[in-house]
Amino acid sequence: MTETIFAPATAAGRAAVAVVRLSGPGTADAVRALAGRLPAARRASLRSLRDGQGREIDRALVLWMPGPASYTGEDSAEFHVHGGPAVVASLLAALAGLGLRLAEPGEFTRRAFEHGKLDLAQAEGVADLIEAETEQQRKQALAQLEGRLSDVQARWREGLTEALAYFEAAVDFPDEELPADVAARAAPVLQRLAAELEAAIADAERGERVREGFRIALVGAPNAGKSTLLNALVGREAAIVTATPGTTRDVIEVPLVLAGYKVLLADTAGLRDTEEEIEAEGVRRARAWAESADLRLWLVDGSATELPGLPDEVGEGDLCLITKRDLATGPAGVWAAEVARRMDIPSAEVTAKGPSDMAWLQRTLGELVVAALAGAEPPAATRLRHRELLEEAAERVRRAMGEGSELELAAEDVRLAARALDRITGRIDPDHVLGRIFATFCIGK
Ligand SMILES: Nc1nc2c(ncn2[C@@H]2O[C@H](COP(=O)(O)OP(=O)(O)O)[C@@H](O)[C@H]2O)c(=O)[nH]1
Ligand SMILES: [Mg+2]
Repeated sequence: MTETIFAPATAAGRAAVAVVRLSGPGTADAVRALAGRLPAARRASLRSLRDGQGREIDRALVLWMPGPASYTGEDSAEFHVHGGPAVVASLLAALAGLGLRLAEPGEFTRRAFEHGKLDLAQAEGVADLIEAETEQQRKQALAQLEGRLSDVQARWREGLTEALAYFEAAVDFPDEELPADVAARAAPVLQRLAAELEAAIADAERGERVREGFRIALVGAPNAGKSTLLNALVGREAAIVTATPGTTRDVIEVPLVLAGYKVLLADTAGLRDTEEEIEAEGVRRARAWAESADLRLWLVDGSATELPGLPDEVGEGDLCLITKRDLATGPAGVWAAEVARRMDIPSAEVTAKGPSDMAWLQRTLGELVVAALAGAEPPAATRLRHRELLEEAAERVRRAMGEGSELELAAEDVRLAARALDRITGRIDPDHVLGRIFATFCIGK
């Protein structure tokens, strides 16, 4: 039998109000035990809550939401109590005393999924909405919760069903009076599907970046001014600045918000050959981070007399910043401007000591992020999980198109494409896969 679960739905700590929620068949009995008779459905009622010994816990708003018209689809309830830690602890103890169980992370949403209230992609939207820190993350998560991915998935799924019907008809009734070209009718359907899947895969990267953060790496020789620039941009001392080259050894990732997008700005070890073991590892990590970043800012100390060399990672679409503009320009500054011109990447002279330079840089970076991530509508796919399944489906569709007269093989490929798409909405995923996904949710959701 289904257990009845409970959990705080609000964060731990002191707050005006804390919400504790319940779900499962024992909800009505639990509400009666704590709050007296059951309140009218979906109406807030002020009640005195009492534990098993009749001692008062708190005065609370009680919401009774009978299934199936509830978030989980089961009988459920909420207690809105005063948000003190002792109040919440006392209420949780009373619920445990009634034989109810504390919910696992994501268990309420998992139950909603199991009762068909939302599919797996929408459930991921719920988790993303809770995690959203920026405006664009919020919009994308809400679109996913409202079924943006689920809707296109359903349309592709229909296309596959149609193509499969043509193949199966041709296989099952070869000698009947079927039009000769029935299998050929699948071709345009599959072609359209392949194109749409490809487009969604190309767009998935954008969704992942919005969700996880657009990655900008600061690269350049030791002493170029990377750590100083990072601190000036984020407005706090996130990285250590010294006049000693080789101070920064690990990659320091600092989150910031630019134009409503989450951005990860990384300060890295200065790129140079070194015998020192720890610094060498830092340089290796710096290179790896820079290579996989979405944008690199190549910093060159413009006042230096020695030329620093051009990092391999820097290329098209990146930006060259000639630093320490407040000092006299040296040979390195002249050289860097020329290298940038020849590589056809923009360069600018800046100083971390000038607030207007930093404001300009913030604006410029914001524009680059918008150019990379903004689109007419939010991307459908937003996670690696989605992209991998779309790639599998696209591959199967391409194979089906290439099978020629081998109709059974083509039909099987279409079935496998459909299975990959079904996994996006979690329709056929086994228990342990679902368990892994819901385990990343927070408690009480
Ligand atoms: N005058 C001046 N000095 C700077 C500027 N940016 C950094 N520096 C100095 O250059 C040295 C190296 O800076 P740091 O940020 O540690 O360089 P990193 O090794 O690239 O991280 C420090 O002494 C900084 O104070 C700048 O815009 N103007
Ligand atoms: Mg540094």
